Amino acid sequence: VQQTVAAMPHNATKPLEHGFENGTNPPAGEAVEPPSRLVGASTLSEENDSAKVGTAALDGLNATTESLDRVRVDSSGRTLTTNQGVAVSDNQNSLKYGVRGPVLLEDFVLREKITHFDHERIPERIVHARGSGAHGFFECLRPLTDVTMAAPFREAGKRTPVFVRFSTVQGERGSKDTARDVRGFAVKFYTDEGNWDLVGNNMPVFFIQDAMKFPDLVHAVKPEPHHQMPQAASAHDTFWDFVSLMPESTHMLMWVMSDRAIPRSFATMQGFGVHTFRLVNEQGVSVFCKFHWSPAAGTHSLVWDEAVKISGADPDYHRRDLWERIEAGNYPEYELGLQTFTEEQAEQFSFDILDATKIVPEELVPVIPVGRMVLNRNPDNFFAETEQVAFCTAQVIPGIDFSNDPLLAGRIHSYVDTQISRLGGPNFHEIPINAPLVQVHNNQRDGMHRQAIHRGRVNYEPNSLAGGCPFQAGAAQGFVSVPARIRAEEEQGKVRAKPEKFADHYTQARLFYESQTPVEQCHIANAFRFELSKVTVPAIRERMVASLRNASEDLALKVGQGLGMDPLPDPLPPALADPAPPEVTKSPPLSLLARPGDGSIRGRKVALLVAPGVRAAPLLQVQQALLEQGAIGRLVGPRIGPMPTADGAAVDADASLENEPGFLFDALVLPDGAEAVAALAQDGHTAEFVRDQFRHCKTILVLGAARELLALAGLPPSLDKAQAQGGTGLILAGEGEEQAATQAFLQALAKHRHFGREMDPPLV
Ligand code: HDE
Repeated sequence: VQQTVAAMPHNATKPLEHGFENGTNPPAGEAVEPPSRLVGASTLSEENDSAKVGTAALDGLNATTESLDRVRVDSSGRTLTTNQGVAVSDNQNSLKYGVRGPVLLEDFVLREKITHFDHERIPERIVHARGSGAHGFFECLRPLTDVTMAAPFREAGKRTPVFVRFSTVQGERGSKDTARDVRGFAVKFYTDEGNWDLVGNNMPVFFIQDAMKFPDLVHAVKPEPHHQMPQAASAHDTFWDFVSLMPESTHMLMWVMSDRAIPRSFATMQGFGVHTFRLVNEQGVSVFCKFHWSPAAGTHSLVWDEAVKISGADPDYHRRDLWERIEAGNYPEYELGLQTFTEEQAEQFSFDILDATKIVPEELVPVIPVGRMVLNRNPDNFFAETEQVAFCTAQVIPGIDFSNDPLLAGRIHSYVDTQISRLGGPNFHEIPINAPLVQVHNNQRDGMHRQAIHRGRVNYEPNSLAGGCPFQAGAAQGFVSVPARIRAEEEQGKVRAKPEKFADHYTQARLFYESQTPVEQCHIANAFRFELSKVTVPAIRERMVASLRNASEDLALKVGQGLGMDPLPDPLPPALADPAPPEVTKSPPLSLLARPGDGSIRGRKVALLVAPGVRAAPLLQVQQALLEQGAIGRLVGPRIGPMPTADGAAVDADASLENEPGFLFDALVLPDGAEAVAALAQDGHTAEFVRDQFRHCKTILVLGAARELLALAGLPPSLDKAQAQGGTGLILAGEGEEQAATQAFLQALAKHRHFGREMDPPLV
């Protein structure tokens, strides 16, 4: 290995980057399927070896990761050096004058190491600080050239590499994953016409209509400035003070109080571009467009009590889940759907498509699937990739353009601006994770951390000394903005004002609430109750309930009762007394339960309890059946390690009741074996485990003698076999019935939750 490295230029791909050799662009964005030996292989680079820097990252799963190979470093088999490449003889002791003497200033090894360490942190993102990323690809289903010339949509089967970052909004970088919050869903497409960033959220609307209000919103929701509380939570006075004074946020509040704000996994939530964008074809004709990502695994969420408990036991719950799914080859997959409509259609809608607090109901404009995105590779280094990735809404490519949404306009400015201070200068586009696959040529020069070494003396245009290069592409090849016109009747000159339809703050909030199933409506009411009961100023609670009355009397009543308000406050006077009648009053796809996805149980985590004396065989059969369907069955015991069994089969618990509590699992299997059941009954964690599984409406399979544990956990004795098998997700199996029961268990698990047994307040 040493020899080969010495024989190679330091960076073998450098000439290509500068257009030398054959002068072509790097290969068009294409991804290759990972060789099967690499599926689920660890990305820990120590396991791999390469001639160049020690490691090849896994043979390029997609072009993005391939292009990053030139900067990947692996130190296996290497000598420790300073940043200047000088070999370090001793990494334990500073340079001293005698063993008990003073440390010398000339110790450049020590000083370099400490100085670098002193500057290891960069500022976290102002919002969306907490996030997790993954590489993957987007695959086009069919050519969309009739509506857009955008590179990723040119031909069926075309693959474009992507990097995706999911995030929470309010909490700091180290905060918990399961906070009630909006989730960021940001996708960077490394297309062969430059980078396109679709920086979306897991909810299709937003709190505010104009970028002017964004700093106020963020100040209000972030920890309060005097005491810096609460972390990763909106349940506090300043947030509710602000939103109760901003009725335009009512629609978004419905989404944030729904279970969408506590997803089960990044792999089970939707994503949305939120704003209305434009698609433009080769002829320059444009249509409006809304972007929708829908998870193949269906939309699944947590319940609130579970989210709260998870945040204590595993604050990295979503990050871990994403990482493990990818390592296991259960790649998260999402369908991209588009809603496209013309300007003329948009003019007829009862709402304004420039208003980011409004959706376009699917009944009005259907969502057409156009491709899929698969996330199939974990980053090698969290900082270099997930932390340094810089998404910018301004980054669009020919074929994609903006609408006049005033919120979007502010974002087009904000993202580039914020990266300049977060990433330390204007050259953040050169950081490998941000660099496009296509070549970059312009006359921008210098600045902090410049990587490119521009050759020659020409850094201006027009020029004759460099033959006019780099030359402008012209309208045929370059990005041309849609020449959108302001209609004559809308011509008003400069104003600070909003279009009238923006003032309808409640119609779509009502649409969302009315479109939910009763269980979801109940969760929304409970979330408002929880959040507002944390508010200490009664007037804020009252103003919020007064506002909710305009959206839904039913919801306002439930919330008001939960807060002890009798009578309810008078409804807040709405900004628009007589809004246009909506086209749609109920939209079933707005319910999370309307999207079961492929019905598979891939990626679900199931706890199989074990203890000494367990009847292991039936339990291991369930574990095997889970594995065959891509779910993970973990053996959880009073302690970890091997234990004796009733039937002699080997059992080795890899988790304990203490270190992996019940709420971390999607389902539970209680084992047979009198001795094991007695041992589990002795441990107070068992009853908690069962209770949480029951309370959170999860599927429970009870084998043989384990039935005793149900009573121990305080589950109602009326849950007899007949009732249990009637859809409550509790399956009881005597000896000999295990096989059939396992099948029933797998089917029940695919339903995710059994809300039929949910009660408010909870029964157990
Ligand atoms: Fe952001 N937003 N935002 N935002 N946003 C940022 O950019 C901003 C908005 C979203 O994983 C910041 O790099 C303004 C809507 C995501 O790195 C910042 C406004 C939507 C991410 C910023 C909005 C988003 C950000 C902070 C109102 C959904 C994380 C750090 C005009 C469509 C991206 C950064 C990642 C991050 C500004 C509103 C999504 C400060 C001014 C609406 C997913 O530039």
